[in-house]
Amino acid sequence: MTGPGRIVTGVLAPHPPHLVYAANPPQNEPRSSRAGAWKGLLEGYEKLRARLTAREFDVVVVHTPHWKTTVGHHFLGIPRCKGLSVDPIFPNLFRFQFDLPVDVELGEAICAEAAAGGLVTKMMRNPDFRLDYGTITSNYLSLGHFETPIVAISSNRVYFDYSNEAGDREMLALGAATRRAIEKLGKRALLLATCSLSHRHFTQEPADPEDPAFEHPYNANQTRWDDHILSLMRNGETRRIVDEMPDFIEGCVSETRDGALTWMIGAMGFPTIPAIVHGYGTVIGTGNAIVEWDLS
Ligand code: 2XP
Ligand code: FE2
Repeated sequence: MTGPGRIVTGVLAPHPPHLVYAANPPQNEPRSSRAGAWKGLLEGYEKLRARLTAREFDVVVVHTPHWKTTVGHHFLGIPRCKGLSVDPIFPNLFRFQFDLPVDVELGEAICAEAAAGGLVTKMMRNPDFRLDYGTITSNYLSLGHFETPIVAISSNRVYFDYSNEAGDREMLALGAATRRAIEKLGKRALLLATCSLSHRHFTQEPADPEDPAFEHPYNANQTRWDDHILSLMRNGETRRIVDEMPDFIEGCVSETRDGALTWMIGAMGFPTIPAIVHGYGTVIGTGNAIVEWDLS
């Protein structure tokens, strides 16, 4: 490793299992017909991967909505994660054999920094832990491999148990702790905030999940919120995104309510550079965008 530790890049990296299914990697058991309902998002991830390949990362730090912990923020604390991950909602699309290295040292450092900052934290030491599909999918789609060690952070229930405002405050503190630990340990980090934007979704699936005729936004209200947030990202207005976050969450049941986007904006220190939107599209009606903050 060379140079000082820092966050090299932050990415909003949504995790519809549909996109992994469509890519037909050998680790995933279900096979896709490649009918192409999610072309915009798949192409967006291709553009992202081409750019990330040119950069060096020691670690990928992911905050995921699908590892839910009732009390506190938990961190992967086992050196390797291996097993079968099945999406509980789309088991027809995602039954994935995962095997990837974990940066336990950095996980422990973020855990300690966050605790010192007043948050409740815990290291996860169960050797049989089943990694959630948000972590696997966002990592696979952003890099195309699992060679870079990861830190995975759970989403606790503060937004749901208290309020959106309390949730954002806590995620900003967790983000600041993440940054301090990365800098102290001298790691070059890729951050992944894995979540959809608007998240109202259809409750029925077509016989062919890749039928393009089925795929469209749930309603125009959802799309209006997404367009607005994307324009703030393009204009470097991350502080305003966090200011409006409670309304965004309520306005389109956004998956940002699990905290990933606020965490990443906090960790990056409210960047004012224009973010690059690599792709936007819907999956079962939800709005998903692939967005990069190139801090390199
Ligand atoms: O259900 C979710 O939370 C998912 N992220 C998967 C489905 C579609 C995408 O938003
Ligand atoms: Fe999700």
